[in-house]
Amino acid sequence: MPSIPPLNIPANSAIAQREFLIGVATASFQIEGASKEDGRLPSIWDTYCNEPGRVLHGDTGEVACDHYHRWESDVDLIANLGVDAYRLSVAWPRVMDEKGRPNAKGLDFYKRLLDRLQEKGLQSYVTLYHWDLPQHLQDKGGWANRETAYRFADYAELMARELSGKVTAWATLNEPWCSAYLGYGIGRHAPGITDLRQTTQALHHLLLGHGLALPALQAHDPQSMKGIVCNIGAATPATDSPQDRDAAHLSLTQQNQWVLDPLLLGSYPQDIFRLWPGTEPLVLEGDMKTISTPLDFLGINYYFRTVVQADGHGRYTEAPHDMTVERTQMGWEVYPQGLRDLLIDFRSRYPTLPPIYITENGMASDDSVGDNGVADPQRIRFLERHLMAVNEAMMAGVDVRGYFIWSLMDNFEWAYGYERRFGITHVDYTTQVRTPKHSAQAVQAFLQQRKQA
Ligand code: IFM
Repeated sequence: MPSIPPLNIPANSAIAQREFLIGVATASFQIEGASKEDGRLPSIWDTYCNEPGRVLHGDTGEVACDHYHRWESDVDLIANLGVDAYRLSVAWPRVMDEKGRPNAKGLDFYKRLLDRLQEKGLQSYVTLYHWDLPQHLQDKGGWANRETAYRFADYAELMARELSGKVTAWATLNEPWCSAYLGYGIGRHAPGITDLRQTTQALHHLLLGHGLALPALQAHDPQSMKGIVCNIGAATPATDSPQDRDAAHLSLTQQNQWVLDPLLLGSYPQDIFRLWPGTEPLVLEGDMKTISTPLDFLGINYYFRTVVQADGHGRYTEAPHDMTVERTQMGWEVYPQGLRDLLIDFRSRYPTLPPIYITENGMASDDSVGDNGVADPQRIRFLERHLMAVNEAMMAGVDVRGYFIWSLMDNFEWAYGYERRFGITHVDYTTQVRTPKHSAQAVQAFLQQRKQA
């Protein structure tokens, strides 16, 4: 094995200081497998995977990384990296039955996992909803039905009661934008609906569920931090024309403000309804106050930029790809300055912006195991550049407290199945052998250096 040098991060930068939290992230459906074990109920993603043509190669979450059975060695893998924290999610259909009663076997899995993390000195950042809605709730309308928000609050309360004291930070939802837009708007995610009216209503109920969950978490687990994780995207105009600049504004409104404004300002940006006329959700009295309950932290997931142009109908469209820019296996542009610029922008846009954790950042590449291990030089550079972008935002006054790499290991990449590999650890899906990639070694060496400084 070649010895891989540490991530190239100056020792005097803010992100190289020990107080700055570094972690790795995963999510239940993407790694656990065991989709029918110990009373786990079907989720919308089980259903979606079984619909022909939805997921590349017909991949499913039935086995995934078999983490449900391999969690102990996976915790060792995390601990060996030398990171401070692990971000995971709980599978709602594993821990609650159709009547809302706890499922002891499912809960025990998370209790054992969280206890082991604690023993290893790892902080745990736990997301309650990373997209695996119980199918029985979808059968009643899913997030388009207001009832789901209340069921989510019940679930949050149960989790806070059961896992109290074991969790460093709770995130209610992961990327509600994806649940609403990809799930209800364009059907690229479960439940596969294409209806913009349901999209805005689903987002409203997701955010309402988030707001209702916060006091339940606080009541039963007062010591932990409480927040939400949102994906954000950078968008820039293809030209300087007023039309293209408006297109970029609309794209940013759709990708970012549509979700962040209600959380941090207590209102929806009106331009979202310029983009999608006639889709105003039904908002009941008090909802916006609930949704904008103050947060202990905001989790930010960032991956790429889109260059956009006016489509001639008052909306926007993606400009033809510039073939000279660097992209990842997903076709996403590598654009670290987008993360810096957005963070700086949020600081002035949102007076109540809470401390930020970058809860996901990373890239997919077509990695394989060779004689020298798994060489992923593009990922090493990607991580260095994005960490430095975070550092620049911090230098500009943004309160960023930590950074999680997506992902600990290759896993089920939703509609792309197992083909897209986001891990710093390679997973052989036939043998379930985990092989830390060169990026994992570079992260490990960086963290070791940081500890010794
Ligand atoms: O794999 C996903 C994750 O589940 C949510 N954020 C984006 C990642 C990469 O697409």
